[in-house]
Amino acid sequence: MLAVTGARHDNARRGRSALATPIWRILAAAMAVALFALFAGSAHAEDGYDLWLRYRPLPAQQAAAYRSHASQLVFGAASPTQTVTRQELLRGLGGLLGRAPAVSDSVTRDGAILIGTPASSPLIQHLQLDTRSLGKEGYLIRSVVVDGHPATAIVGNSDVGALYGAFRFLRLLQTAQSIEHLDLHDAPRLKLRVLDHWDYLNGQVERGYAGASIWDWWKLPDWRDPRYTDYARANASIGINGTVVNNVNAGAEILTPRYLQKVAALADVFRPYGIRVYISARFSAPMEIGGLKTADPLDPQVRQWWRNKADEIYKLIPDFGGFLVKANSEGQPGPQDYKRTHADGANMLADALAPHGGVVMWRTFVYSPSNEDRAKQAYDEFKPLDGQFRPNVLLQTKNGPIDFQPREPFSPLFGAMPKTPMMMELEITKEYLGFATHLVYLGPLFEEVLRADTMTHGKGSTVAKVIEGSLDGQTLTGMAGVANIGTDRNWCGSIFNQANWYVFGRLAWNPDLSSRAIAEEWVRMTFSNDDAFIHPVVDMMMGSREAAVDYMTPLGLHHQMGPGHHYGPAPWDASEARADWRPVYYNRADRNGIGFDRTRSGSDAVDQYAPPVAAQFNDVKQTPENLLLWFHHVPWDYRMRSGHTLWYELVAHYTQGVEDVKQMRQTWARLDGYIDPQRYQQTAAFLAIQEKEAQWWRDACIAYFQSKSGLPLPAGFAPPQHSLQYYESLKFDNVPGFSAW
Ligand code: GCV
Repeated sequence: MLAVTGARHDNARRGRSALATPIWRILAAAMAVALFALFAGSAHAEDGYDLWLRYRPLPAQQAAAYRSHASQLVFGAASPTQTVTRQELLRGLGGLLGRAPAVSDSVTRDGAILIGTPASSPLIQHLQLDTRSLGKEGYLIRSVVVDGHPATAIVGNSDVGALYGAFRFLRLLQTAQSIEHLDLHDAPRLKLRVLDHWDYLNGQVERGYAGASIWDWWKLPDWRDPRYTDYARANASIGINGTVVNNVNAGAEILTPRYLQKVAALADVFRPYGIRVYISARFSAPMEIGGLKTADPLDPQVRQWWRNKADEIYKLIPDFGGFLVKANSEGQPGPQDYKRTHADGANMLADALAPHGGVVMWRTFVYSPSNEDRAKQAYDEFKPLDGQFRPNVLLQTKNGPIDFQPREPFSPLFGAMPKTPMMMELEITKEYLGFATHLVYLGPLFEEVLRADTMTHGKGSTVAKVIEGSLDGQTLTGMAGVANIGTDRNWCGSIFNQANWYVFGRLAWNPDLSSRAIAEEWVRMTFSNDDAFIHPVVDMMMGSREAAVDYMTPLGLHHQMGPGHHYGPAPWDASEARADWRPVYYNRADRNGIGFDRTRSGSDAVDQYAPPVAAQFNDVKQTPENLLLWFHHVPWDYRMRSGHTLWYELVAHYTQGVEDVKQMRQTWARLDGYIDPQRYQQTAAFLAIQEKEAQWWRDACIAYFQSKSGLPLPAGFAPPQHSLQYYESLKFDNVPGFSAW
């Protein structure tokens, strides 16, 4: 075992510990200037572009130990995927170990690495390894002996499986693990692991906070930006195997021959990395670009139009993944325009794709202002359709019943449709969690919903089991994440937002992984293997989501953000055209109390859950306090478990959220010198923005709720910095991610 964990190899860190005398200070300052000049002179120095695939040189001793297990690379038969696997290993090992291993046809020395499949490599076949549990995309990594030489075999049943294995092998080195006596095997638990890009063809990104769309539609298909390859590498490294390239608020144009050529060019770049492309399809496309008078899914001409369109697409993109559809939601067209059901609409598209092996991901994100409770509508519309969808349709459901709020209960649709493949949609972009600048690690949010117990088949019927198909015997499974990727050099608008892309991929691969373990993995790969850096940063990440819940929407509050653009707090807002877009609709704060009554005496949303869960949520005393105001309207003087009143707890939570961010800033301040100045300073600046905005959220919300409760602020809590009128008067234009609407 290599003694590498916790090794302090960061030059800047070593310099820091020596700051005892003035002369050292001078030397350290000179070193810092020299380092800065080095970074400034290098075009791509630590600007975050390399993500978690940084491959910077490891400390000498560590590299030497690894080198003896990476002396040669021996590949199976050539293929496009094998080529990119070779490139990645050469790049990764060359960077980490300071010298790339030789590529060879045979094992001629100790420490060779064999990569491939039993079918592509006679050497691997000869090892007679049991690959049955790996499926199509899994891999194994095993220490073996070949021709008398100790070696490492990285084996899949497909070249893509071997590619995933190669990334895992590199990760072992990046995270300072031993590569001796290896016996690892892993396979994805979900079939479709997909990013949804809410990108428009004009380059704007809906709810995007990382610059423009990375797809340069104008220059495609002729110019294939090298960034597309790096995008594919990053995705493959965490097992993502699909990408929906355009927004669910879709135009029909992407289905025209001109754009299909562009999509095909992207598919060509992604194919070697095991990534399929999908398109968000506009339901009314047969009218808009097909010249038909209707888009009725039961109309024979419409059905033929979609069949022809599918044939056309598959001629260009033989491994095309299929369609994602937002129908009859927020103004999008759909089958209900023709008095048909969601099943009629989805099945028409599924029939067109089925001969080619494509799937339909049909979203359940539907709600209308006429419904008494927005949280209920998806279940009301879809549950009766269970069993009516074609086998190649998945229903894509957001984690909670409303819309990606900082905290929601799980959607009652999970577990409620046993005869239908259910995939989950998560939002990686932080539309409701502070945009680009707030440091909010979403791992705990994702983990919370995956581990939630639907109780539909008794205890242990977790959401994870629903979406991985084990609960109801589904084999078509998947998870989608709304991407946070744009043209910013750091891809995601901030370094820490990269962790949210990373954790999504890792959980889509295995929903049972722990978000803490994933955070640590990411910190090691992205920053440093120094324990003194890792522990505080992982703790900070793990607490960051709860901090955001506290300063934005504690105790089950939800949808309290500014109208339309979703920036900042606006609990008073009633300006939106639709009631169910207004924060006041959700908080229902008045002189008597606060919260949305979803119990049996209210909207009865609780009864959409399995009976034991419904009973729990229906009872104010049994409802977890972090969801109290989601399910109950309670008086301001309601006694919480702490013995304090609700009003006290509300103010305390808002205050705690701000305190937590202050703490995060202090933690980060102590870590100056552990990493490069560029990423350090950007994070420090963003944390300062987060503190300012957390304070704004706290103060604006307390000011508003106090105007309703009429109660004095509990003793010991600072009053809001400004009047309620001041907060209400704030207006914002040109908010990122919103101009597209
Ligand atoms: C793509 C929310 C967002 C919209 C988004 C929609 C959806 O309403 O604010 O920007 O539209 O969800 O998921 O379809």
